[in-house]
Amino acid sequence: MKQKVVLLGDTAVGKSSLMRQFISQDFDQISTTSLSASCANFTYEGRQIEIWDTAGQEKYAAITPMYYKKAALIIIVFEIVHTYSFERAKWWYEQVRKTSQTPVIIVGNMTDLKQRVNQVDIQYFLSQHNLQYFQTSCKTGKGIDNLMKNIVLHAQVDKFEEKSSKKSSCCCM
Ligand SMILES: Nc1nc2c(ncn2[C@@H]2O[C@H](COP(=O)(O)OP(=O)(O)OP(=O)(O)O)[C@@H](O)[C@H]2O)c(=O)[nH]1
Ligand SMILES: [Mg+2]
Repeated sequence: MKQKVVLLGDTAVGKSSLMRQFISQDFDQISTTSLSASCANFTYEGRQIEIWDTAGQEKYAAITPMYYKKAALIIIVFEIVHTYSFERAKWWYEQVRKTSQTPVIIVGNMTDLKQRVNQVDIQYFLSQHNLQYFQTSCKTGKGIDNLMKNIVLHAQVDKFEEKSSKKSSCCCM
C-alpha cells in the first residue's frame, strides 16, 4: 500500500534536496528551483512512500493545495538559517489547516549551517499545534534516515487506506 506524502515550504528551503536524499542519498549544491511539482517513490523498511515535491515560489502557492489533497502526511520544511522561511512555514501550516486535517510534521533543514531561527519560537509553534519536529542536513545527510523512519510511522496506512488505494497519478522523476 503506497502512502502519499507531500513536501511544502518556501523556495530554497531544500524540499527538492530532501527528495533527492530520500531517493538517491546524495546532494547537489547547485540544485535549481522547481517550476512544477514532481513525484517519486521510495521504500523504507518495506513500506512504500509516494513523495511529492512542490514548487515553493510564491507564484505557485495558489495551485499547491491540489497536491496535498488526499495526502497521508504533509511535511512543512524551513531552513534554520532564515527566520523568514520559518514565518512562512507557519503560514503554510495555516493554509493546510484551512482545508485539511492531514497529519503535519515540521522539518528544520540545513543544520550544517549556523542556526538563526530562534529555538524558543520554534518550540512555541510546535507546542501550540502539537507538532513533531525533525532536523536535517541534506548536505551531510544528518537526520535524513530518522526523518524517513518517521515519515513511514506518521503516514498511517489504516487511516488513509481507502484514499491511497485509488489509482495513483504519480509522474515519477
Ligand atoms: N548547506 C546546505 N545547503 C542546502 C541544504 N539543503 C539544500 N541546500 C541547498 O539549498 C538550495 C535550495 O535547495 P532546493 O532543494 O532546490 O530548494 P527547494 O525548497 O526545492 O526550492 P524550490 O524548488 O524553489 O521550492 C540548493 O542550492 C541546495 O543545494 C542543506 O541541508 N545544507
Ligand atoms: Mg525544488
